[in-house]
Amino acid sequence: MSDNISLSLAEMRELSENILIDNGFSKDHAKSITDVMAACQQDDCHSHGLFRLFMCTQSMKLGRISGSAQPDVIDAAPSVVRANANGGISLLALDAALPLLIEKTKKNGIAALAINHCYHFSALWPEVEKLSAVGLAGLAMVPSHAWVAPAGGKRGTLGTNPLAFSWPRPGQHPFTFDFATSQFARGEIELYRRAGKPLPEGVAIDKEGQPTTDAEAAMAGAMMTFGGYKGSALSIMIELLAGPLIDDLTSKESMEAADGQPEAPYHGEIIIAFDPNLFSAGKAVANNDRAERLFADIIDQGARLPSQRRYQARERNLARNAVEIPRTLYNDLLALRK
Ligand code: NDP
Ligand code: PYC
Repeated sequence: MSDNISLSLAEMRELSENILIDNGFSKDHAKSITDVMAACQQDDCHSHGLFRLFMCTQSMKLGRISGSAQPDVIDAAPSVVRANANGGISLLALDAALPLLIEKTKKNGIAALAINHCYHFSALWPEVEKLSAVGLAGLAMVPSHAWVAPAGGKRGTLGTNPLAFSWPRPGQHPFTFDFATSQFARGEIELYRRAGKPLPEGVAIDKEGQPTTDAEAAMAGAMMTFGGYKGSALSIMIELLAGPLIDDLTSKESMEAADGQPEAPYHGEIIIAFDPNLFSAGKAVANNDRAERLFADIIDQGARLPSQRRYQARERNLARNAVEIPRTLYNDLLALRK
């Protein structure tokens, strides 16, 4: 018997929505969550695909997340939108606030969306690609839980704090990157633990502050930032912009609020959008050609653009109208049905 199982794209969506609804999420929440999880699974982003259903359902069991909260969208200033998720998952709030963010960006050239009081479990690239899909460039940042030691430190203070960016490229996939500012995302370490595989060197330290390749010890100890002090500084910036700036929690405060419970991190998120038409003094087309020359120069030397692996996975999975997931994952997911 193969170690993997194939699910059609429709079966994947149905499985995700059914699990979420069975576990107390409203249809609206289940749709917004499934849109992003299915997009990740379809692009072979395994750490934030169907696997994240465990985090969602576990959080629901702990009783603090609201599976039926309706977000409030607030027109806070000419270039500022706020969305209060009211204790629900971030994604429904994002879907509700996105039209106003786009409208303000197209009017003013730049606008930001602060999502507050949300539980957050997801990858950020689907969010910034919603902006590049309508011709805008976008940045998104979010804290998480204080699992990551600052460069030179020995205990978790920072989150895995992802940073995502997308740049529209008419007629082709956007230029997008999306990565944790830790060496590995927490989800990736969890996948190593599930698979019983050792981590590469330099990813984590144990509770005593000693380097470890054991995923369990890494989860009990602290993870390392990527790029030493540079990744550490970026991570601190994300704490500030997606925390105190928008009147929401840092990773440390979010972890304290969770009080040891293994729930999805609860905090805020910031998304900043730019309209190239309004920044480039009527030269957006010429400037786009210059951006393309930059990409061509990178590709010509044999380097790859970020997201290329993802776009290739998407093409493959769309062509066969299916995704492959480990059979063990599938069986564990089925056990979440009620
Ligand atoms: P990866 O290290 O897997 O990938 C990071 C980015 O780098 C991707 O855009 C990837 O493109 C690109 N990339 C990888 N290899 C190369 C290469 N050789 N050349 C050029 N580009 C490359 O990401 P992480 O494990 O750090 O993060 C995974 C996900 O976890 C992200 O989507 C992130 O949003 C999510 N996350 C969410 C958190 C949350 O709190 N909500 C916290 C932390 C992470 P490609 O995909 O094509 O390989
Ligand atoms: O993979 O680091 C992670 C993560 C944290 C919250 C959601 N994903």
